[in-house]
Amino acid sequence: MTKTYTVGNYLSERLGQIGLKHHFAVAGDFNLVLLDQLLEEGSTKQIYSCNELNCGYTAEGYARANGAAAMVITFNVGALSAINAIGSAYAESQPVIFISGGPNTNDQGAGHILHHTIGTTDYGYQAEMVRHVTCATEILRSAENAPAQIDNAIRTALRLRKPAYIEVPCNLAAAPCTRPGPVSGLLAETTPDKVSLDAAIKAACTFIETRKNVAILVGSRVRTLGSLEPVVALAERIGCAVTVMAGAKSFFPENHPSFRGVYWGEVSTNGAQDVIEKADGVICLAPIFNDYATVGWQSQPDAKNMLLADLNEVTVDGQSFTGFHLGAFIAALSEKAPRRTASVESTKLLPEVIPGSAPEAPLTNDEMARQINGLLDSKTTLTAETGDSWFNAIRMTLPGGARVETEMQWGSIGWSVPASLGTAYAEPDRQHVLMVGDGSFQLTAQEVAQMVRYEIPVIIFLINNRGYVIEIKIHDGPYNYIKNWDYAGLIKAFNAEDGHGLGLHARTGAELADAISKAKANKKGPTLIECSIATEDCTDTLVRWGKKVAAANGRPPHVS
Ligand code: TPU
Ligand code: MG
Repeated sequence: MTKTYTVGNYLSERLGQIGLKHHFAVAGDFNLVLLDQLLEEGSTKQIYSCNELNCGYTAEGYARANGAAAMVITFNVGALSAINAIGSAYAESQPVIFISGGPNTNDQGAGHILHHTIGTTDYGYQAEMVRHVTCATEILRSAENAPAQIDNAIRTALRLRKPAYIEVPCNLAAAPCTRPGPVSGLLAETTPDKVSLDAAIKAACTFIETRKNVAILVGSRVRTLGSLEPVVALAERIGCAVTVMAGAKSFFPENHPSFRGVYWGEVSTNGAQDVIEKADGVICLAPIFNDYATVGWQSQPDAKNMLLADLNEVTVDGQSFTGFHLGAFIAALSEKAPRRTASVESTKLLPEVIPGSAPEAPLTNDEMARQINGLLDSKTTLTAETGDSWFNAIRMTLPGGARVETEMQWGSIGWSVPASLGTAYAEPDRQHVLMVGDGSFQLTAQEVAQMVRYEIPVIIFLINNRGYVIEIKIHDGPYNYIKNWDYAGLIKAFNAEDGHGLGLHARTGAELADAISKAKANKKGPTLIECSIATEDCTDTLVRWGKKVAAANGRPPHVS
């Protein structure tokens, strides 16, 4: 007798069809049968996380590297922990399929009080909470409707590059279901509206033609294009200078002759501030101009000089155009745009040099950043956590092909440990390097145990500066100082009887160099290098930026 095909099998097959090789999970009694169905169908490998927050961040990191991701957790106690990570996926535009086990359909509306819930009997509230951080929210109600609902959630997530929610009642996971048809209906982009796209291209060409000094500013949502090639093609067509925003570090090859650094107002690198602020035409590709990116609302290209190409809307010279995606706009503009090379010809890429110190001297922030920069090659993904790690990553010089992942819109400390694990699952052939501060690490430290369990060789630079230095620079107080841990010593605990993680200390440049060579050789697990530096020792860009952000936070309320 052939086995019944189930709702869980359908979901599983769809996840495989959209290109996932893994899904991330934490077990709970509302999702156990679903987990069985996913294992049985087997299109994607089931990977476990220590908790649901970490599970969400792992999925978010995986989506960055793979284009999409899926996670499966249990009702309420699991899902509510995961919402922070789903907020991250929304803010950072990552299509994470957020799958929660749900109550038995017979308990919905029956007045039954269920465990793991807040003790009321209307079980729609989880989906209501999640609705704000997802682009589609589906509670499966019957096996008959399940395929359409699953497909709607996945299709919407992929099109909008946002997370989507699927709640699978525990008694539907193994219910008989039809099989999926071709996946093309879920993957196909909407056809661009030609009239609107043509008009946008005409307006964009006029914008470029009528400006003397044109530059491109690449924003972080360009990541959703999945490739740097379209932006490179556009830059080469126009022949102008290209700068990237801080959240878009690495989204334009730094060894390209048009590259002019990271534009971040007064804390820009390589002379990028001049390039952008002297331009009379800035083509902004999917930027996010938030308070951090604008250095406390100080630095942003002048609106009259801006062509704003967002994911689903282009605004230029007072007119806005919709009905096509950024990818279609860039592709079309790359065929029509006029040449404007002044910004390349009149500027140079100013080198960023990170000074080193003597090998036996106490380790400094500069020496640490210099050595980490030296470790990066064309197959490295560097994940940099909120904190001074942002500023250290931003000032590094990247070889072509190296990638940097930051979470500058959501900025939730603790994100980077599970997220770097996610990127490592997705791209095992790359070198995965993580920079994380001591304060951030304390939120999600236990996920290093999964790197040990699954033998994932992430090289972790744990910057032990005894506190929340980024917060110290924004606004100091006793709340910015934390309990010290033996971070390198944690690895022994995580290894337990069978792990291959390595925990090392670096208190001098020589110790760091030695630790890095040991880390490169350790392919059977993570290597955590605890870098001890003084609390006062940080990048000067963090200090300058912190002052401006503090001033923006401290603006008095308007009196009307
Ligand atoms: O290098 P450093 O010392 O700046 O980094 P570390 O040690 O990781 O400290 C980060 C400090 C920090 C906090 C406490 N950065 N942002 N915050 C505020 C914050 C609190 N809770 C969450 C979930 N996210 C935050 N960003
Ligand atoms: Mg710190």
